[in-house]
Amino acid sequence: TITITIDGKTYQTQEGLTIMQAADQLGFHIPRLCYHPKLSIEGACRVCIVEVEGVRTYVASCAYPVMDGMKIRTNTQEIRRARRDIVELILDNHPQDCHTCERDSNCELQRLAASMGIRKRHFEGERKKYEKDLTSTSVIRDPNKCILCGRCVRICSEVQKVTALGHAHRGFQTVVMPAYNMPFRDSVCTTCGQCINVCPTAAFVEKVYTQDLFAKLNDPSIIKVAQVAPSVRAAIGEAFGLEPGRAMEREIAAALRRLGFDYVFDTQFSADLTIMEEASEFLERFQGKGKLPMITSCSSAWMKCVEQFHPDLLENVSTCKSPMSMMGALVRTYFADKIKKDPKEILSVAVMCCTAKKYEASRPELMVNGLPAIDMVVTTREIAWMFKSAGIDLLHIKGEDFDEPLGLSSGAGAIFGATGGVMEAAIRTAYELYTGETLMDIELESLRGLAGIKEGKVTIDGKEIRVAVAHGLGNAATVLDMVRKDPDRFHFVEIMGCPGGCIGGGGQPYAGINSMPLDEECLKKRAEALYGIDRRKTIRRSHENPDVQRLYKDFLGRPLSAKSHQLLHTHYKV
Ligand code: HC0
Repeated sequence: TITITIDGKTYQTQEGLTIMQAADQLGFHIPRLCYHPKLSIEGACRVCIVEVEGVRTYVASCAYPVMDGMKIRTNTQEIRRARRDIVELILDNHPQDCHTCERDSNCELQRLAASMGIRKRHFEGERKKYEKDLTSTSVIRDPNKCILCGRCVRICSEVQKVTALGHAHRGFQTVVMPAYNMPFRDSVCTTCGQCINVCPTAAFVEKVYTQDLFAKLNDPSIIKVAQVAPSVRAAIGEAFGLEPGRAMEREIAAALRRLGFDYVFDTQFSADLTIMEEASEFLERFQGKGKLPMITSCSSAWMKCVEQFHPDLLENVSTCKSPMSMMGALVRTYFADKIKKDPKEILSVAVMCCTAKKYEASRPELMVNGLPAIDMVVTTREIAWMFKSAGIDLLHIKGEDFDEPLGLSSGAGAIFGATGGVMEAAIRTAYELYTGETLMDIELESLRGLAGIKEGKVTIDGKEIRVAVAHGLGNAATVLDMVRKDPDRFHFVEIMGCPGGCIGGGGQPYAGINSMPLDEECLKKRAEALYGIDRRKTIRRSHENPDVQRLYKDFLGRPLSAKSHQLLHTHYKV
């Protein structure tokens, strides 16, 4: 330990910390903007400046290390004024449209200005005049709102290892853009939306479909069908002011009906179906028919990532469509038949925690009989706005069940939303399909939690199956390198594109006042909400879902049948 003085008082702290880290631990909150605990230090905004005795200039506390005997002042009149000047200068160049901005009331710049007591704009600074990039299916890039904190650039390169964004030009002309300023659509962006999650302002936002959806919901000539992703229920409460971790599945089902949907189905049902197909595919490969390790295919950003960066491993990727697209395929066929409607007369909407699902929905190879499996994807944030706009109080609405025949799910379907959940669900079913016996110890702790890469082993009928789980595309790249180096190391690999899995998706509610985006405690609580749903279910294995069994009996035949292949499996672009 070392001794430092902050604002006249002496404290013990550890060597190796930055001033900001030491101050955080001691209960001093130094204002900050470009800093993010998951990312490298940028030191770009200078909002976190402090005074260190003996150092001629103010230092950025996010980057400056503590030293024994250091005397730090965080809160003098001069420092407060200097920080305020910095924020005022950012505001001088910033659009003045807070009241119509998507980030109004949860913008970090706005919060900072308010906490510093900035109540007036002194200067009309020069404004940036860029076209918004609207080309992506999922993410809108608006450089006019950018304050050059670089968080988007860092998350894209450091956490996702995609590097779709970089700084270009100098001085006032500096702008964050894809390579060659190409349209976002044509860049390597995987549409994961993590830039949206970490942006402190609205320089990145999702492509919003709320008004289109409201219009469609008013059309009496169509049947409106919604499906809800597992992680939406684990996070939507946050958009209504609840602490993270409250599961709200029955409330969402009721709210969607009140919004105007005729049928509300559960993506967890088709997650169970995915497990039937994926576990069967795995066992086929395990018995010599196909490449190992098999890699999961349900995360949309991951699918774009593997196609563009890792085509050498495409044969390892499961041919299963994602649960969202499987559900869409069933809505257009099995369900349309059941209600005796032309599939064209059905509006198929997916409520997802994910911006990349908007991209997935646009993929032509996922169309079903010439129609898109999904007409529209809205994120957790979008559906929360719609509920609020329609006066639907999620906190007080009486919960309702999802609709038959695509609404019943097992606990295995629920845990899909947390990293490791797909693998855990697959093992629960693969074990029984292979041995004919029920796996009793179904909570696979080694696959849970936020370690970047998790490894585990299960023994099925005396044979060891080695599995790995990675979340975030950077960790995915590391696991793939392990596979390239030693193709026999794993038999089965789960990859989810976002940190934490879908619970950390790019469409989830913005961070609350007291937390940072992608805060680990928040992700853990969202995951725990899903594990809680699993524990409360009487059916916890996908193959025990009676409606999935009925679907096979009445319609698909069996897993990997010709019909299953036609509707539930896909191929990839090289
Ligand atoms: Fe996910 Fe999914 S788990 S990708 O994040 O597999 O969005 O929650 O809906 O499709 O089920 C998202 C979440 C899904 C799908 C499922 C998978």
